Amino acid sequence: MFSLHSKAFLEANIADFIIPSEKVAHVQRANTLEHALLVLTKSGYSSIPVLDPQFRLQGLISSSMITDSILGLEQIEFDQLDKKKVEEVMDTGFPTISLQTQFKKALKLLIDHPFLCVVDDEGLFEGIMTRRVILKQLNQNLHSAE
Ligand code: 2BA
Repeated sequence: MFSLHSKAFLEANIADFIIPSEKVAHVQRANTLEHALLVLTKSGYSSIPVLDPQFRLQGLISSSMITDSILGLEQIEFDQLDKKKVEEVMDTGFPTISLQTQFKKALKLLIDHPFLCVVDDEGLFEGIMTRRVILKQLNQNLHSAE
């Protein structure tokens, strides 16, 4: 067991741990499911943010949400991919954080969510905080404490 009592770690600034918006794969809410599936497949990520044209965060979309939405009674209805829009399928019930969120709170949310979207007061998308970045930092802290 190890202890996580490093004040510097628990009170760290969210800004130091975010992947900035320009490096985050995303889709627009009006995109077709076909486009979203292409972006998900090409980026290799299982879930990515959905934005509006003003770069405000709208939701999250994953490959499984897309597959689920085109499942017919007996077969997968592939022709629905270019008919349905991302906004009809995306998840909107997920927590977000801001640059002012306490690091401790973000750490707790990352237990249940592989990444957290960071937004400003007006809902503008600023980037994501991922489990990988936090685990990497934690790993560094453990080694420097040794
Ligand atoms: P997943 O796509 O399920 O990825 C789980 C983990 O697999 C990632 O953890 C990362 O360590 C690795 N991984 C997957 N695809 C990768 C790729 N194309 N390049 C490098 N590593 C890859 P985290 O880095 O902690 O990311 C957690 C979740 O955050 C990802 O879950 C994905 O949904 C999202 N994510 C991370 N970086 C992203 C980005 N640049 N754009 C969009 N979404 C991102």
